[in-house]
Amino acid sequence: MLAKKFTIPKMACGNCFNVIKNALTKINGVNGITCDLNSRTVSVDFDETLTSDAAVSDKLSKIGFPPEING
Ligand SMILES: [Cu+2]
Repeated sequence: MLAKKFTIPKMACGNCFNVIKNALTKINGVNGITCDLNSRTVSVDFDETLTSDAAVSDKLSKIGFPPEING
């Protein structure tokens, strides 16, 4: 299991996070998503044998919240 943090500059409130969470939970292999609105970061736990940070990034971009990966 991997945990990656994504900085999402456009994530401004809880509604943004709900949209993000709903989209990411549909990715097979994503197990947990937490957010820190103050730093505009989302931490995603996923099984790296089923998905990848690239797939998460792609999904975020598609729903209008392009991320910056910071490790
Ligand atoms: Cu919002």
